[in-house]
Parts: sequence; structure tokens; C-alpha cells
Amino acid sequence: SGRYNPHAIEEQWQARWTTDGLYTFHDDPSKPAHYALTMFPYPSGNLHMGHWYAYVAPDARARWMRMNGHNVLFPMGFDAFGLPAENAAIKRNLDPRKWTYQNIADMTVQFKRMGTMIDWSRQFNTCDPEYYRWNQWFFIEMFRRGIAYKKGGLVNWCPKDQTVLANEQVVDGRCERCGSVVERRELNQWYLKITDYADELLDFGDADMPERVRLMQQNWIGKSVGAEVDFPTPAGVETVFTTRPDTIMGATFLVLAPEHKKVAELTTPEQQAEVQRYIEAAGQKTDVDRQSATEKTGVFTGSYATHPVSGHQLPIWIADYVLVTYGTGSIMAVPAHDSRDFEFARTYGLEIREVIRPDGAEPMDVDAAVEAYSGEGQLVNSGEFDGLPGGKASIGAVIERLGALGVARAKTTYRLRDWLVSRQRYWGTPIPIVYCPEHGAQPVPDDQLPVRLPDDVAFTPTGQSPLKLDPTFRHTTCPVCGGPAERDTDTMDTFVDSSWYMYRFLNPHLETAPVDAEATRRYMPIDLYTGGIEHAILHLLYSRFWTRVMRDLGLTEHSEPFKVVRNQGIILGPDQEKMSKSRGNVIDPDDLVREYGADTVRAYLMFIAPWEVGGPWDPSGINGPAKWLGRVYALYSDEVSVGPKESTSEADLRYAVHSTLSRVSADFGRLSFNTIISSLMELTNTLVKAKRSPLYGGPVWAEALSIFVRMLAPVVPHLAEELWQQQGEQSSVHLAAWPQVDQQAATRDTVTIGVQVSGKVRGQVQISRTATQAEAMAAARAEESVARFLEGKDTIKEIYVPGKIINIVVSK
Ligand code: ANZ
Repeated sequence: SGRYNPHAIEEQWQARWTTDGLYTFHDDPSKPAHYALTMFPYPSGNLHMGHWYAYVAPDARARWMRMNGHNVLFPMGFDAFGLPAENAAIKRNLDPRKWTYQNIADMTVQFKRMGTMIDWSRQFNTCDPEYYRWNQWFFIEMFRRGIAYKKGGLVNWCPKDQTVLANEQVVDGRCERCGSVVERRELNQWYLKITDYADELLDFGDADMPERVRLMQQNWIGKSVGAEVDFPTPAGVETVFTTRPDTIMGATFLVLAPEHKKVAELTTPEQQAEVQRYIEAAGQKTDVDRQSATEKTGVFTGSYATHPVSGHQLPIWIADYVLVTYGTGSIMAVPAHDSRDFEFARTYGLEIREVIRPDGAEPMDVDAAVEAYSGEGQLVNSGEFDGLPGGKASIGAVIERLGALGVARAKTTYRLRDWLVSRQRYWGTPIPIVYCPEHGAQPVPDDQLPVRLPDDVAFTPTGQSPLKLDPTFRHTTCPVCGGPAERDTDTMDTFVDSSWYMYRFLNPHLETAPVDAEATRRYMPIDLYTGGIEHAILHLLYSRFWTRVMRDLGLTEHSEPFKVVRNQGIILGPDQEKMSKSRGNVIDPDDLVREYGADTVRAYLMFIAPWEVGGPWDPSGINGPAKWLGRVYALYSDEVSVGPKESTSEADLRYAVHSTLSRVSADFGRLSFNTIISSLMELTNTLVKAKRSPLYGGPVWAEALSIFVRMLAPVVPHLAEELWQQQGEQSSVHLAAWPQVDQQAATRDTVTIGVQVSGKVRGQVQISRTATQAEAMAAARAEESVARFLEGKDTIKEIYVPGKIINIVVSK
């Protein structure tokens, strides 16, 4: 057999596995179903180290589940629509379609080198018309139910990408893709009513997600419980949202967002110029700038509102720390108890009125106070509410009283906004709506789906939808009257594509429905979904929303698409920085495969760090796993190295094998891949010794080799297959069962326990786990280091805790 030559082994087995259809998934109702999915990649053109890190360990896990008797689905496809294809195509003067499909072809070749158990017959790309047809189908179903709707309003506009963005795609006021500062534009756009599901999305049911993912989603949804309170103004009643209605009597002025609709009407002629200037300045700032600004700025409108309880006249201001997109876009300011309002009142000399006082404290000196008091206490200066406890306890009571006066009602507000899904770009799913002058917006009839994305479109972004410039696409007929009509020329946000792709893998070629009901029942929710933390909000939230819509459409019975979600860490460059071309610290997995073989790269990526943590690539580190696999290969050869003989007992060898098996099994269960590799490396050392012992060639040795190769199979699938079949096995190691732990062999029958004399440790003894008190004491007394301390003393008491400790208490 010679030396380990990964190249010969890997190419040969990859070809064999394909011919044998080893990884072609078939449902088998006699086995428990298991669906493992790793987020599908964007076809950027190159599979990099991050992809390997993300796919290799879940592949090992999926293989392990298969060996454990599960019917495992582990599919893959490409998330193929989106801006980068267009941008790359513009730069290189290519067709985005050609660019995308070429990248998919290249990346699939790279992917196959990894030696995964992906069933490639199920692959699809979201830009395939057979797939996006169903995006259109869903859109129409949602349109019919009012979940998809069109509305005008201020939207986020990326000036570089020349398209609108969903709120989720704006990070710190910038386009999450290109980093441009996002502008606001008034546009008529399509939305999906995710807010209908806001409360439901806060309920994760049994879904097991990392705590930080849950928190990020909770914060994104941002549920606030409070009240709406009405303030009469010269421009009609203004309703504000507050989480602290208990502080109502401390409201000394109102603040409106500069963009608020009533501002024009409320602004008096004298204030006109100043208000106008302020509004223009605020329009230049991002929401984040506005909310984090250390100095609160604003302008008086010149008008007053009437306090609904006291009847006091409260000045109405505008200020950019109030956002038009949240609550009602206006607030009642309570400077004594809200820090933003406090700063604002200080800056402009507005009244501060204390209404919550800590028990036993002196009244607040509002002229000298340096900050708002946001703690607990009793309500003061609050008329009929005086004496109630401030804060949570009295919110209900206050709302009830204000409600009786007809000026307030309980209200829950969410930060979550409806999902803006239309995009003014080319490379996406056409929105399947037709506009008829007579019949308005009409869905494209089912038998006309898909609405195909036309070829040869001038797609350079102009701010107008490229499809608008294609008259053949644009002009059509009304499905109702047959008269001339126009198509919607926007395309869908690509997050639509990834919101339900996991269902499509169950039956990717189904022509009659988006998803296969039977397979969905059996394989969804996904048992283990893995991917990057960067998708903690957008993609996971949208998928959870989509699943609920599917449930309401009768397509699924469950509400959560994932049973378990886990995030891998990041493999950094050797310099601890993110790998990127511009930093010049990229390690190309293809180069490594050429040098070491895929199995070594796989093993190293699992070994390099706890998988959920990640870490820097250590260029010399890969030599360890490379050498290790060489030693593994040699173990199975007939060549026995010369050297001193070793004496290993059968029990010791079986203990090493079965205790490792037990640990490795547990570690697969908890996705602890680095400890799996180190356990296997350790066992290799034991086996190398055993090969030089008289056990070599005997039945215990044979058992050890057989178990070891099956433990290797999920991790280094090519090498394990080679060794397995070299041993005369006829079928694939990947069809073999995961070995059973022999519990007895896995636990040592002797234990080493400490011996104390009068509470002080004096030695230790090796005794049987089941030794009796008499046997244990005899062994302890025979131990020389112990016996010394017993000489000439009387024994007062003997204590023996089996497996733990022996204590002999003696006279002084
Ligand atoms: C009076 C009050 C008194 C408030 C007090 C707080 C403390 P969350 O928890 O984030 O929902 N608010 C309401 N709408 C706003 C807007 N569009 N832009 C900026 N601030 C807004 O915050 C709710 C609180 O934030 C509301 O309760 C309101 O101020 C302010 F001692 O009302 B509060």
C-alpha cells in the first residue's frame, strides 16, 4: 500500500461515489428523518476558506447522523439573484445571467472537491425560472390576502446602487452592501405585512437558537407597551406614543419629528424661516446620527398644545431626536424623567416638572438638577394621581383614568416595519402584477407564470427600473378585460428567494406546487440549520415570517422553520484579520487541496478552533493533521515498524477505543468538532503502540481498526473509505453503522483513589471499582506512604466512599 497519497484516493472515491449514487437522497420511511442544512452560498465566483469552514463540519455532522441510522437530507444550491451579479456584469460588460451560471459551474466543481455528502441532484439556483416562478406564486397569494400591498411613503434609497432598501438593509444609516449613506425618498413601493406577525415572531416556540440571535431578533422587533395620549393643538388633536403614561402630569412641552405632517400647519409666520432651515438640516442626517447626537437641537413652532388633564398650554417644538418612523412621530416631553427631554429642556430653557419622587426624598430642585430621574418613587405634582407609585405599577391605573376622560388608550408599538420588497434593479424576480387603466393592479394568472426575466436588457442602474426600458416586457394585456396594460417593472428583494428555499429542496422539481406537502410534513422543520451570525436578523426573521405565511396558506403545519440554529465562527487570516483580497491575507482552499488533499483540509478546519468560535488560520498548523493522516494510513498497512515492543493489555486497548468512541459520539452531538479530532489523534497514538504489541493481528486489534475507521468516516471521508475497503469490506464505509460503545469496556474496572490519614492525603491506591470496605482498607494500609502514618496509632474510624476517597482517622 505504500505511503498516504490523498490525491489518488480522493479523486478515485469521489468518482466512485458519484457513479454509485451514494449520496442521492431517497426517502426511507423506515428510518427517522433528519434534515441538515447549511445556508446556501451566493455565486460570487470562488469558494473561499469561509465556505469550507461553514460546510465541512456540518457535512461531518450529517454523515454521522446518517451512520446513526437517520435518513439524512443534506442539500445545496445557490442564492443566485442580486446586485453583485449586476455590478460585476456592468464592470466587465457581461450578461449577469452568464456571469452567474458560469460562477455556479465553477463553484460546484470546487464544492465537489470538499468530498461532502451533498445530493447534487437536488441542486437549484434561485435565478432558475422554475424556482422564481414560485416566488411569484407566493407573491400573488399574499397579494390576494392583503399581505403584499403597495403604498407610498418615505423609503430608504441607496444613491450608489440606485434602488430602495428594506430597513433591515440599512446599517448605521448606510447601505449594508456598498456603504453609501442612505437617503430618504418618497416612493410608491410593495411591502409584505410582516408586522401582522410581530407578536408571533417574538415567540420562538421550541426553536433552539443561540441566545444572541434571539436577542437580536427581539430587539429588531422592538415591542413597547404603553399608551397613546391625545393633545389638542391648533392643527387638530395630536396623538403621542409613550411608554410612561404615569408621567403625564410632568409633560411640559410636545416635540414633533421635523418631517411630521402637522409641522407646516403649526408653524407660525414668525417661526417659518427658522423651522424651514432646521427641517432641511435634519434631512441631511441619518437616523443614527440623529439619535446619538450628544447635543439635542430643535426649533419652536410658535404653537401650543393643551394638556389633556391640566389644561396647561404646552409649547410645541420640532427636534430631530424624535423619529418620524416610530410611534406617531411625536412625543410628550417629560424632562424631569427622560434624559433626552431633560437635555433638550436645559438647552432651550423649557419647564421641568418633577412628578416622581423617591420615597423620603426632598423635592427635586429643578433649577439645579443635572440629570433626569428615571428611578422609582411616588407620583407628586400629579393632582388626582398623587401618592400612586410611579412606574410600572401605576401605568395601568393611569391609562384607565385617562381612558375614562377619553384622552388616552393602551397601545403597543413595534420597531419592526413592513418588509419593503420592490427593487429598481434587473437581476431579480419580476413582480407578477399588471396595471390596467380600467381594473387597477391585477395579479398575473397562474398559467402565465413564470413572468420571465427578459434577456438583453440595458440594466445599468439609472434609478428607474431597467425592465421599464424594455417595451416588450413592459406592455401587456389586462388579465381581466384584455385591454392594454403595463407590467410592474420592479424586481423582488433577494431575501424573498432565501426565505423559503429550504422547503424547495424537499422536492425541487415539483411542477404543481411550491412545496411537497408530504415531504414537508416529514422533513421540516430543519433539524439543524447552520450559517453565519450575519444572518441573525434578516434572513432568519424573514424565513420565520415566510413559514408562518405558508402555514396560513395551508402549506405547512408548523410555525418555525428551524428546530436548531447554530452559527459557525470566522476563520481569520494568519494576521488575525478578516481574510480579504485587499488585505492580501487570503488562503485559497484549492491550493491547500492541491498540496495536502481535501481530507487534511477538512480535518484541520475542524481542529483549528471550537467551531462556533473560529480563529486565525495558522499556516504551519496544517502540518499536524497532514502528518496525523499519514500515521493513520500507516496503521492499516501490513508494514510493522521495527523498534521496542510495547506491552498493551486487551482491556487497555478496548478501553482506549470505546471510551474514545463514547466521547466522539457525545462531541458530534454537541458540535464539538475540535475535540473530536484531538480524541482521534490521541487514539492514533495508542493504536501505533498497540501495533507494536502482541495484540497486533489479533481480534481486539481488528475490532480497534474497524471501529477507528468508522469514527474517521464523517471527518475524513475519502481516507476512511480507502482504509475500509482495503480491509476487504465490499460496500461503502458511509453506509456502515456508527459503532456501538461497549459500556463495560469504556469504563475502567479499576479506579485510583486518594487515601487520607486523619483528613490529610498521604497516598493513593488502585483498586477495583467495586472493592468492598475490607478490600479497600487492606489496599490502603499496604501502601507504604500511608502505613508510615499509621504506625503506633489506634484507628478511631475508617471511611470509604467507593470510587472517591478513603480516610483512616487515627489517635493523636
Ligand atoms: C414620555 C416619557 C417619559 C417617555 C419618560 C419615556 C420616559 P421605546 O421604549 O423605545 O418604545 N418616543 C416615542 N416616540 C418616539 C419617536 N418617534 N422618536 C423618539 N422618541 C420617541 O421608547 C418609547 C419612548 O420614547 C416614549 O415614552 C417616548 O418618550 C419616546 F419618563 O414618553 B416617552
